[in-house]
Amino acid sequence: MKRIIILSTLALMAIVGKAQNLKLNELEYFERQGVNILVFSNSFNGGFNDEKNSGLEIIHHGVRTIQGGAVRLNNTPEQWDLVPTMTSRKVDKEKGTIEVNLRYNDYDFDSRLVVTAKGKAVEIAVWLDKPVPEKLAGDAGFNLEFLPSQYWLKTFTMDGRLNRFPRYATSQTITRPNSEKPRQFKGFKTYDDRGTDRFVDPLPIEVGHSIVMAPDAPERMIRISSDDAELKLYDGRMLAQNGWFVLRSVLPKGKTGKVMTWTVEPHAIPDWIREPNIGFSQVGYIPNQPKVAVIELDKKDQPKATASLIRIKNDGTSETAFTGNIQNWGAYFKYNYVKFDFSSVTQPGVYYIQYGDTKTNNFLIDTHVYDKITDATTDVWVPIHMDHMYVTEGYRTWHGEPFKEGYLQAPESDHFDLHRQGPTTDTKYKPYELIPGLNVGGFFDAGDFDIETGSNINVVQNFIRAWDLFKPLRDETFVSQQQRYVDLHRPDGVPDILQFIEHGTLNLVAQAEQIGHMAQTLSNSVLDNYHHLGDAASITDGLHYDPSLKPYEVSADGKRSGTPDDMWAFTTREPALDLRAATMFAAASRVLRGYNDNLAERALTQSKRLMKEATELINQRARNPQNQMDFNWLDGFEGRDMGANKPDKKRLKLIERTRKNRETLGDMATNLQLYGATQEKQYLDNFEKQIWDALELNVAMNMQTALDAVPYMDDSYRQKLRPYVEQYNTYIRNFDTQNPYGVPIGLGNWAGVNMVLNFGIAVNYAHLYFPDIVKKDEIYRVSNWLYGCHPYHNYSFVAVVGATRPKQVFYGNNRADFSAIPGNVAPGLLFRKPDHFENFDDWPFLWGQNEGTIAGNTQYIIFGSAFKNLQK
Ligand SMILES: [Ca+2]
Ligand SMILES: [Ca+2]
Ligand SMILES: [Ca+2]
Repeated sequence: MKRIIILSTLALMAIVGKAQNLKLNELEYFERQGVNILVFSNSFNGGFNDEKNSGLEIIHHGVRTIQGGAVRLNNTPEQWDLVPTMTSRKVDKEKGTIEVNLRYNDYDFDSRLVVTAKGKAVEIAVWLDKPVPEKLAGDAGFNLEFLPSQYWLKTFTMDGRLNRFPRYATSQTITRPNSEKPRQFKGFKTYDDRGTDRFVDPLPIEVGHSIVMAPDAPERMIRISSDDAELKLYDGRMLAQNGWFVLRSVLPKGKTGKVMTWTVEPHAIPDWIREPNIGFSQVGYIPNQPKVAVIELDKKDQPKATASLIRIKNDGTSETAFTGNIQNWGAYFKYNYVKFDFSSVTQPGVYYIQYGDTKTNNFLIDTHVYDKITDATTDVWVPIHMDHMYVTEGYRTWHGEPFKEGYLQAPESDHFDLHRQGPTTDTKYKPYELIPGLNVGGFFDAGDFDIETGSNINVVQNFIRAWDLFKPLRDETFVSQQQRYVDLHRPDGVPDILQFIEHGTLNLVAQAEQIGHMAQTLSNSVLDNYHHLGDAASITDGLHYDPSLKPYEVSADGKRSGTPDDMWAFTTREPALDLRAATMFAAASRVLRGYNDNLAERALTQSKRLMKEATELINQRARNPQNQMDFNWLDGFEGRDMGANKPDKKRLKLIERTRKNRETLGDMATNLQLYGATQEKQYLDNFEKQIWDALELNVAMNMQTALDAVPYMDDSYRQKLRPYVEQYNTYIRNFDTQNPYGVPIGLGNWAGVNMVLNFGIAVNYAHLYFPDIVKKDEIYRVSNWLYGCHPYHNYSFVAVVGATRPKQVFYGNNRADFSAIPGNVAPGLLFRKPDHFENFDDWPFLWGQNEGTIAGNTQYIIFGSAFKNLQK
């Protein structure tokens, strides 16, 4: 973290002084106040190809509105169109240039981008050592993409001709033979050509040599011109709802050297300073909790001396309730941070914060502000994600019953969405054979509709945990497994959480029984329906796939079709996953006993069988030195160590002992669950033989498991745990020096809400069991973060009941409507290298910042329930 602070200081030094012209700064991007031009600070990632996060990017007055600058092979690239690999990146500070080499392996095609600061503009040049390959001639071009939600309805001129960016995609297209389509990701196709053998290609909206975009909006205005290439403006939404506006120039045929030059000048508002972002809890505060707003400031902004809390009275007038000093926190990445502590205000009421000219929206201080924080998630989000059911709410049907034709055994496949089927099926089924009985229960993974087994295991475990800890009897949902029907806001006499546990278990038990072990996933077979947006019931045709029929043909009895849309079960056996399932089944059988005895029995049978088989398999594989993959879990001990980087001898010994113990005793969390389910003491002994070594290796990672055991243990266990909880308390408080928000902040391409929630849950329990060590004040770290006290903006990350200003758009399955499914929790702040956090609230399509997952949202239910409980 020290390194980051030093870099930020250097960045600060770089911008002090003349900020008129673009300068290549210490963080290796071009900068003037209001304009950051990044050249492959973030490169395309092979796993999901074009995530609209890479290439040449422009952060314009604080918003990343332009990205995707690269040599591309399509007019409007989709997510699974090929992306170039960056093979080298050179930064020349003296010349003020950044040069990157880009390569398409599939076409043996190399190009070079050279970006040079020229006054207030950059020159972008494309260089070729060899001409564009014949196959790509006319298709390869330089593209730059513009965020639709920031440009639509704004004006533009091309060579002086007036125009306006369309709100919705309504430009024109042609079709071309598939033989002319550049290859897509792993040879998959994003489109269903309905047997025409042709693909759709958008036509440009405008063509010319000089474009001025958004002269009517100074924050977005940009001027781009080229003397040697034609600029063509396209609307990427013609092919895909997540497409951006694309400006491109096709590379000339048969030429080498500098083949194309653009001049790009983003307008900078003179003396622009970013508006302060005042982070606070949009849900509000209870009277006696700490209340600290974190204010994010432009580096050029001068912190004010004070801020005020204003109370809005019942007659509509306002009064100042408190004025307090601003405390400096310091620099964190690109901004400075100050804090405003108004904890002393405890009188219930409606308030807002006034800092200089900036005033926030209002929020409540009251004893009941947290009462409803989980209701939208449990009553709305979760039931809508129930697979294999018809789900309705009032007048609205969320989806019909999906996947009526069931699931086929996946053939060997190197698939999309990180799925894979190995060379053998590890089952009694042949590739493409129907595996009976899998179309029951389970939850949609996230913004897509597959059943990720690992996540569904987490879901059932999360619900069980919520049930064990809080026994929520809330009944707002009608669930009929027999009718395959779910109705929101209609009580049916059964606590919803039991029905959710049952629903998850039904699918997972079916997997164990029918397949013999856990599938990795039940997912789409074809890419052209994987990106489905709309009613889940229409993803497949509901008819069994029959390859003897022609595509789109239906059999005379109406039960089979020639359309290969049936979902696949990916069945490569992973003993580690089976072990996790065994843990979950043990707990599920205990909870379901008395409610659904038959399912409880089936779950227990599978738990014991999988535990035994998986432990044997893991041991077999461990004895084979070639095959260490099942020991990935040990990486955690070494990689996420709080202490020394390289494990010393004592530590290596500890790791070895942990590994051996796990081999002979089984996973410690599984043992704990099995004890809960069976009350057989051997499981508790197995747990206790392992927990202390685990804590010794990594307190942060294993504290939750250690705390989960507290209810089963006597006082001596608590005493022995105390010093580790003290260490954990130090770990919690350390975050105050690492960032201004006091929570773990992830810097990966998934914004990391799971990590924050895990942290929040562990802190809650550490406080519950050890209130003298972990103080109550610590539990508000995560609620503050979730509900609005975070970088970039101050909206609540939870589409939640009670927040004044929740986020408006999420990457749910209704994202094409720029909407959200209530109760969703966004991953949060996406970090873009080298120094930018973002969370779009007008553009839902970036999954890394706006998707909600079934595992994460059920984890939120635990966090929220535990947190509410502590208020009582
Ligand atoms: Ca998925
Ligand atoms: Ca119910
Ligand atoms: Ca079908």
